[in-house]
Order: sequence, then C-alpha cells, then structure tokens
Amino acid sequence: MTMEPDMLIDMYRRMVTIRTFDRRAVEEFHAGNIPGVVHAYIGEEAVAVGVCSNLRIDDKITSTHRGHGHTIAKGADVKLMMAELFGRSNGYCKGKGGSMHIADFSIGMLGANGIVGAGLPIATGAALAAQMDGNGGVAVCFFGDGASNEGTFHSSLNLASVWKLPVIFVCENNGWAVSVPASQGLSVADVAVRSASYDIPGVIADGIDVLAVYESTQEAVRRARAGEGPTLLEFKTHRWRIHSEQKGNPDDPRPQEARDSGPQHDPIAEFARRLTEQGLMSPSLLQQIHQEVEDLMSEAVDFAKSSPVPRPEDALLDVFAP
Ligand SMILES: Cc1ncc(C[n+]2csc(CCOP(=O)(O)OP(=O)(O)O)c2C)c(N)n1
Repeated sequence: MTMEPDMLIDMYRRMVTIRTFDRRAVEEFHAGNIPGVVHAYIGEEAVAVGVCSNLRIDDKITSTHRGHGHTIAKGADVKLMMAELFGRSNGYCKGKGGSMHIADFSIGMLGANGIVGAGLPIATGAALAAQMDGNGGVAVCFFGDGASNEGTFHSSLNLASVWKLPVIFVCENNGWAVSVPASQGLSVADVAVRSASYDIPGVIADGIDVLAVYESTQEAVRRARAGEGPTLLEFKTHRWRIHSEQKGNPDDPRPQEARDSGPQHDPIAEFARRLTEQGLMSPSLLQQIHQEVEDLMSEAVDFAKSSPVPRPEDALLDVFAP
C-alpha cells in the first residue's frame, strides 16, 4: 500500500489528538469539572483513525457511548466537544447532551449513543438514504463486541445484506462489555463469523495496527461505493481504562492481566516506531506534533472552563418531547 507521507502524519496526529483529548477528559472528570460520565477510548485510537481516513466528509458515521475517538477522527472541533463534556452552553449540544450525545451533521457524524447497539439501525438507515441519493456515499457504524449480541445488530445486518446497502459495520472488539469478558458473553470466538448468517464478507484485522485497519476498511468502502453491499469488519483492540470513569476511583472489575494488557499494545507508540524507522517522521516532528496537540487541548479545556453554563430559562429549548 502506498500512502502519501502527509496523510500518514495526519493520521498520527489524529491518533495523538484522540489520546490527549481523553487523557484530559479523564483528568478533568476526576477533578470534578465534568458532570455525567466519561468512557475513555484510550488504546483504541487506531480503529477510529484507520476507518475514518477512508471516508469523505459527507459519508456518515454512527458512534457509541465510547464516542470521542470516532468524533475526532471524523473531524469534529475539540473545543466544542470539551465544552459539551463540561456541560457548557458553547458545547455541541449546548451543554445538554454531554459525552454520550455529541453529533455534528456538518461532518457526517450522526451521533454518539448511550444505548448499546442503537447506532446500527441508524447507520443502516443512513446507508439507505445514500443509496437512494445515488451519490456514492457510505455509512459506517462503530459498535462493540457487547453490542453484537443485540437484536439491532442482527436485524441491521440482515436488511443491509438484502438491500445491498453501502454500510460498513465496524466492531471494536476490546474483549469486554463492562465486566463481562467476550468469552462469556458471545456465542462465537470472533464476531466476524456472524457475517456468514447474512451472506456478507466478514474480516478480522489487528486493531492496534492503524494501517491494517485502513487497508481492510479501504476494501469495504470500495465495495460499498461500488454497490456491492455491506461488510462486517472486526478489529481486535484493547480498552486501557475502566469501562467508564467513576467518582471515588473504584477498582476496574477486570482481572489484573486484562488491565495490564492494554498498554502492552499501544497503537500510537507502534505507529510512531514505524514512521520513524521508515524515515517519514523525525524525532523533532514527533515532539512537535505532541506539543501542538497538548497546546490545542489546553486551549480546549480553557475554552470549556470559561464557557457559560446553560441558562435555566433555556432548559426546554431544543427539547423535542411534548
Ligand atoms: C441497550 C443497553 N443495554 C445495556 C446498557 C448498559 N451498558 C452500557 S455500555 C455496555 C457494554 C457495552 O460493551 P461493548 O458493546 O463491547 O462496548 P465497549 O464498552 O467495550 O466499548 C452496557 C452493557 C446500555 N447502555 N444500553
């Protein structure tokens, strides 16, 4: 695979941006500055970036409760994201949504989602819309191994196959659903084999290797744009942190071995090693990228902290329930 050096550097920068955003979000949560919940995506950055680097801005994605990485990879503004996490009126949802409800339709990001498996039918619907528009657009659905046990997974893959919809189902298999290991929660060892039930391709790739993610997604996107229908991609990855940040820092319920295995598989360190070995990134450029991202995130946190809280009289604005 030949890729432009600029694109590889951009992918690296995005991975570092995701890691740094979530590291700062975790810190600010534990400092008491972020209400609600934060599900850190740390360790899974290669999946969001490898997948979204294949997409056009008008392609659609749906995300999960662990959605910051997907949102950044699709091109969202980290200041507006951070302000949303802080519950401020300058945030993406004017401070009413929080971490799990960030959306930005202008970049094709249809929304994070606190309901496990809920993004699958939304992405399937977006793919139907793209098919009807006939503009070659695709939809990507990110979801976890736990979500692949939901009814929405099975009905979405079935319909997408029957109608040959341009949708790519991306399972981020980090081996755990909260405290339940995939070995106990799933009827199969690999989520990808479930594709056989729907007569669509199922592909397994290393979710630590951003270029492996990129390459397998490239073929799935090609198929989708060519009208050949959906693909199920499964990326094996690692969640480094507890399922979601908790006040008082309770212990991660996973065994020590599982907790330790995350940092032993670092997609960012691995990509940095490859880029420097191949002479595509000098140590000074590497340092510069990290510094620029740190500065950007400090700006985002300052922006969030100095943004106003929503006014009580606006509580019912933008609320669509009667
Ligand atoms: C329909 C539904 N069931 C249960 C939950 C509670 N819940 C939140 S996250 C989660 C686990 C999801 O695991 P997985 O899909 O593998 O994603 P991961 O957290 O590993 O990224 C559960 C059970 C929920 N939010 N929605």
